[in-house]
Amino acid sequence: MKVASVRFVRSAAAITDLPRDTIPQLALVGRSNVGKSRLINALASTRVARVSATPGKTRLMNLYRLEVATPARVLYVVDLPGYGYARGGATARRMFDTMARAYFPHGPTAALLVVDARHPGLASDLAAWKWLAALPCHTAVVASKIDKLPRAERVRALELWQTSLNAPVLAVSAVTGEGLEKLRNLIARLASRRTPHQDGAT
Ligand SMILES: Nc1nc2c(ncn2[C@@H]2O[C@H](COP(=O)(O)OP(=O)(O)O)[C@@H](O)[C@H]2O)c(=O)[nH]1
Ligand SMILES: [Mg+2]
Repeated sequence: MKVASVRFVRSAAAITDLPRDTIPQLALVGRSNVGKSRLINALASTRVARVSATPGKTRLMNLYRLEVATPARVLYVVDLPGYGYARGGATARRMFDTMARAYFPHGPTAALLVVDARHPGLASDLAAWKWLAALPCHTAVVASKIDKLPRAERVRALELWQTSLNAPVLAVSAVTGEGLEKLRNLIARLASRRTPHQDGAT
């Protein structure tokens, strides 16, 4: 799959600020500082998202429009506020609760849980995954910052992640580009599947 462009559309403070058109929406879910914004920039091959050195900065949902060249396709990427960061964690969690919980039941076509490859099995990530998996949208897991793990530790960390989430986990690095082509393909697949909402399933 070839990403033609990623464009920042706008920040949204409320669920009602998100588009209600027929373009599929992919929600990015993860702890603050896990690398969601940088991942969006890496997918875009240019800087469209603000990457923060200070965790927990994003209090808004950021909406991006992603155009795929082949196969021709358009989707929104919704970067949600992060959850569960230790410092300011209560605020982050409240943001996640009010926004994400209101959004998910009728919102996204698919959700991508982004976890830090270096910290397998974090309780907040397991809780988020359990919650996501029960929702009527397609889900997948990405382990970010794989470049920060020495090669010898990568296999074990990914195995631990896969065991604790009981799901396949795709390792990526926004820095080295590792796994990004697979991620683009994964996103295209998620975006092209009909949503359970559309199917009328629960
Ligand atoms: N080494 C490395 N650092 C990363 C990677 N992705 C993000 N970071 C760094 O992690 C920090 C948080 O990234 P950011 O994208 O703002 O996280 P967000 O809060 O999930 O949006 C920044 O300092 C990034 O440069 C990665 O793949 N590898
Ligand atoms: Mg961010």
